[in-house]
Amino acid sequence: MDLKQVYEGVINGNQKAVAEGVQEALDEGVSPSTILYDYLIPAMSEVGERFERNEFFVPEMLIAARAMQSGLALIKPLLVESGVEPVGRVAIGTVKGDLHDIGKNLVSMMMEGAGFEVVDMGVDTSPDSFVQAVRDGVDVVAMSALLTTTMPSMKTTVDALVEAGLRDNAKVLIGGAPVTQAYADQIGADGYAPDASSAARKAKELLGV
Ligand code: B1M
Repeated sequence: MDLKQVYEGVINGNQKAVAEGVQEALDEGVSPSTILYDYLIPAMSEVGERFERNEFFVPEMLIAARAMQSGLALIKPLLVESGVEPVGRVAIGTVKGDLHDIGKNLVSMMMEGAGFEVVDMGVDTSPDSFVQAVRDGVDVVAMSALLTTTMPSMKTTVDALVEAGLRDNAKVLIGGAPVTQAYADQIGADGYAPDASSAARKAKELLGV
């Protein structure tokens, strides 16, 4: 199997080529993490770079994202362990105003793989929805933002938790391309992680498990 088909397939938005290529690679015994970290994620980075160079526009980004999701859907069940007692409950969502969900979905998968029960709040998640999730008993609020313009919603959410008297009931973990440790410190989040696997590690660390 030539995994270049998967890489090119994401860039060209060829959903069929990506799904078939990923399936074939899995059947041949290629590890899900190799497919993810060596082909799918680099392909999406290339899409971002082409967007920055004005070679790609929003429609191209969108079809590339759909193609990537078709590959992720096949990998997910393999990354996620089943039948394990949850180590904690996480509510994860992309923050209000932000519709990017690929990174958030990856974090969600890695969290599930690390043994968390994950409540996926989807995209465009309001501070109130996160507050409600904490009321419902989650241990970690995990927020993703891909736009500099939506990052402030992370602070609004932390503030809303404080106002609701629930700040000590859950740890707040943040991430996404424009987010930094300094920003996490600035808004009073408990943790920051630069990528999906370290997010799962960090969540465990925050809960002391
Ligand atoms: Co958008 N977009 N986009 N986009 N898009 C970016 C983010 C951008 C950097 C492109 C660019 O200009 N170079 C730019 C943001 C600029 C900025 O604010 N600094 C941008 C823009 C401007 C926009 C629009 C405003 C474009 C427009 O309409 N004019 C618009 C906004 C829509 C909205 O959200 N309201 C928009 C729309 C879209 C699409 C819908 C077309 C599509 C999203 C489809 C989807 O997600 N279903 C899209 C895409 C695909 C991208 C790029 C190309 C790729 C994002 C991605 O999926 N990366 C992106 C450029 C880029 O990133 N180079 C871009 C792959 C993913 C695996 O990485 O999400 O970073 P990432 O997640 C990583 C880490 O960040 C981390 O772990 C993940 C895996 O390791 N992580 C966490 C993420 N969340 C975490 C949470 C954690 C911890 C770690 O803890 C809780």
